[in-house]
Amino acid sequence: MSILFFNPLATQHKPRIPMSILQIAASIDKNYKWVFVDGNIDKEPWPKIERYLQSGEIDYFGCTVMPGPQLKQAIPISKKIREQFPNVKIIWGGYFPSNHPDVVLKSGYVDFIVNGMGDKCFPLLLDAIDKKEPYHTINNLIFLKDGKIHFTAKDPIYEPDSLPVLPYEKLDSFYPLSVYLGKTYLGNKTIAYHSSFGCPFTCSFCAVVPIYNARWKGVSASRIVNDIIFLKNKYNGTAIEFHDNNFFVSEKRVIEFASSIKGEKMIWWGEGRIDTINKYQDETLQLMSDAGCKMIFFGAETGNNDLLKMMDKGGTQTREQILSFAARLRKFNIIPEYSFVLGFPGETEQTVYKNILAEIDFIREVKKANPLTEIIIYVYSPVPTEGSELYKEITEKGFRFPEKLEDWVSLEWENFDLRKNPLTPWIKPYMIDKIKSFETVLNGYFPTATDIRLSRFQKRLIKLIAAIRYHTKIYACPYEIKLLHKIWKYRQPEKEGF
Ligand code: B12
Ligand code: SF4
Repeated sequence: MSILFFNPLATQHKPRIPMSILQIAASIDKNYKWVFVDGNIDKEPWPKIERYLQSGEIDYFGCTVMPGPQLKQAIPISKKIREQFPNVKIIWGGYFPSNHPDVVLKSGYVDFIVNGMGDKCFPLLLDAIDKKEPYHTINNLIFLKDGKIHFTAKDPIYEPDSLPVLPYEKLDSFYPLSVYLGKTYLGNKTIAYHSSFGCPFTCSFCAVVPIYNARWKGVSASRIVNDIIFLKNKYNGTAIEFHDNNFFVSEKRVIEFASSIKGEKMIWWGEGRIDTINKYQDETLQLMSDAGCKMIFFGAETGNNDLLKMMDKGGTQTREQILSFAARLRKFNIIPEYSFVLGFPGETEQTVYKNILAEIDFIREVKKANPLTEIIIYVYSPVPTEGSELYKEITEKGFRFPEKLEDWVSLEWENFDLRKNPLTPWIKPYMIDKIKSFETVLNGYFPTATDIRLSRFQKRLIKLIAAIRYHTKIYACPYEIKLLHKIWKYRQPEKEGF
């Protein structure tokens, strides 16, 4: 029995080590043959997929799917496989199918969804199908039974160190691993690494919560360091992007990791929480900085303490802390990358707009506290699980997810996924205009340090042009900045990372 894994196109610019596929492939590597097609490298993946399927050796098509652009290949390719190779079982995994199982399974061309971690479920499912045994008792699975959606129980997060090592060398046999180690702001050959699962918090808007239920487990520092040294020695990696939802949950693990990696001269980046890292000792922050930590991504979300409560951010994050923490990190030479979410629902249209304007002013305050802070702006796009409280609340306010899987690939829903235009009824077009114009002026006046293609001259010129608007707060219709961004292909890290 063989599996064809597919990683649909997620980024036009820089393919990253496909961790989702690599990890799920590791789970069956000993017992099943597998091949891999990466839509991020093969710009036209279908002919290659078709050739594999025509060989008659493929029984399963396993596709990883995040919301947004990945759907643009995942949907038509799965549909074509169902039409042309009806015997091939189609299995989707990843955040999109786990959070939107109904619309995926009812499409008629996805047979199974692996719900959350697939490391145990996937091999058990293949064994069951293979041996024609029942699969209804396998945890972490979603499928249709008598036309109705059926969820099996969820496993707790697996002990990460007990999972098999990732088959990097096998991946290298499909695509040279070097193509995945791209040049970024961090270094010439940047390794993507995923060192923990879940997150202990329950932010009401976050897609991680329904999958991991406020649980978190991390790979041990020693295993991370061993893997990184392997990738450094064998493939010349020089920098690391940690793709964990929350890399910094355990200060102890961070200290162990930083102490061991310090001598390796790797530059690294990860995602964390302000209130968590604010509790770290100064010595830990200094150690992180000395060990190569250059920038950390934080969901700052909002400067409004009431909204922070409403988002159920948990922990102790406040407006004041967001400001003082940005200033604190400056002392350690670590750049805070703050993301803000604008456009939360409010009592009236005026409240929604007032909150947006207040947020814009707050972002300016953050820039004053630490001008090096990188700002990422998202428009609130709710991602509640079907059936949850938040889902009920926004549905009552008139919000609807698409009812057909194909509708997810329309431009409007792609923008929704990219958190650029949320289709939420409480946000009016003039509000989106305001947010986008401010964002353009802000990006003009403070060009992101992570765009390594813009020259110093280009950045300076854009800054000069944007300065008048930034200082006078006249943000409307910033066409001149947009034009320069377009000509010089300015890249926003919120869409594709950096
Ligand atoms: C790397 C990454 C990217 C990369 C591309 C990745 C790629 N495939 O090439 C980039 C930077 C381009 C990217 C972009 C986006 N991303 Co992204 N991304 C991630 C990130 C950080 C890591 C993914 C990963 O490698 N995980 C490690 C693996 C091991 O975990 P896993 O994917 O969960 O895999 C396990 C299971 O899910 C399952 N599984 C997964 N796939 C499959 C497939 C099969 C066949 C089976 C059986 C099982 C299975 O088994 C695996 C092992 O247990 C995740 C967050 C995260 N920590 O996972 C966000 C994340 C998936 N992205 C997210 C989003 C929203 C986006 C964007 C749409 C928007 C944005 N602004 O970020 C864009 C646009 C995407 C696009 N262009 O299509 C969200 C999804 C949220 C949601 N609503 O569902 C996440 C969860 C981040 C977050 N916390 O908000 N992303
Ligand atoms: S801290 Fe981040 S990953 Fe954790 S629940 Fe909140 S938004 Fe999600």
